[in-house]
Amino acid sequence: MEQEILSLRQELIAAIEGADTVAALETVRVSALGKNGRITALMKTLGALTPQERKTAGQALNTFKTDIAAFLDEKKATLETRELNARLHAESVDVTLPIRPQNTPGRIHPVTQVTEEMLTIFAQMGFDVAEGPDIEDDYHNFEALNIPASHPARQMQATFFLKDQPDKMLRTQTSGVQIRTMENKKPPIKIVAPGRTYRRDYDMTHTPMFHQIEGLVIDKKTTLAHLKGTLIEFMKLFFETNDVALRFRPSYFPFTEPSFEADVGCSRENGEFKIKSGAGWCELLGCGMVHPNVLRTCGLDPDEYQGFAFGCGIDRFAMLKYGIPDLRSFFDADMRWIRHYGFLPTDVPTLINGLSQTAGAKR
Ligand code: 2NM
Repeated sequence: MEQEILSLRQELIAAIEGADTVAALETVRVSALGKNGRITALMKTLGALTPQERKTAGQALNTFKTDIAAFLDEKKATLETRELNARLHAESVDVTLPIRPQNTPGRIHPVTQVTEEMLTIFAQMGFDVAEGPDIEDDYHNFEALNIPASHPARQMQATFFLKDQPDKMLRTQTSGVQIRTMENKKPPIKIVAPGRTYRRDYDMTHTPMFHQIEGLVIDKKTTLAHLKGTLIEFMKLFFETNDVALRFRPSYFPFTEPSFEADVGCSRENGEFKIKSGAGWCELLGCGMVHPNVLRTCGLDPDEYQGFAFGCGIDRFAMLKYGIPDLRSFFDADMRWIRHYGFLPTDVPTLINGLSQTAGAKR
């Protein structure tokens, strides 16, 4: 018996060591300790021995059995850990890998993309971004902006007033943001205020909700030359060409004096719209020097401070830059439209890589 145990022990230990999967190890276990296993078979022979022999052999067999069971457990734990690690490795996902854009149906809306483009340029020029509420009161939307009670914007047909709060309205421009900034911060002030704005209007070029960016620069010696230089530099970067012409036409806004509307040089050749000098003109934005009344209302002495402001439609800039014909289509939530005009999430505008380097290229 002793001899049999010794040789079986060597055989089983070799088998345990040789097992390289949990399944193979289980086969070894069954072959040793199972109902028809080798050790079980040896146990069955004990009955044929003398009581004295049985005692010695029984003890040796029990120790043997316990040892083998322990070896099996130890090896099983090792194999399980190894198999788990292998599986974790094989199934690992690198969450830092970039997405595969061709597999993602989602697109960035042109308004979002163009807002990012515009803010990127203004940020580089040293503007801070300021934001404010969509619902304004009469003071911030009209009164502080030197807009008289008789002004058309104050009439029901132009502004969305709140039903049960006649003093509250959806902002018709983002100027309330500039008013608060002037009230709360000492110049120099250099901000842009992007956001949603609302007017009662609906046709090819007007929607009741649209997007604006307004800019405000206030300091002791800020002049019309700074306004023109800022806007020309902005247009070159935004339209990605140095062949930009800007024309400033005298205009009127209650909150600026003097006031201008700026046009950009453009051409329309066989249906294709292009920004360039020496051809036609396209209306772009409104601007001017902030009215002394506005400065005074915000607690700034017009004899000490002056500055310029401008306001432009983000949607309009998107239409011009990316050749989108109908403003109303922007807000139809049509998947075919967004697949055609939308941007890939990887098309992050930067001034180094080019604002629209990949825009519209990959679909
Ligand atoms: C425009 C045109 C011209 C403007 C003025 C101001 C403020 F608050 F400083 F007075 N904010 N924005 C402004 C000036 C807006 O939009 C066409």
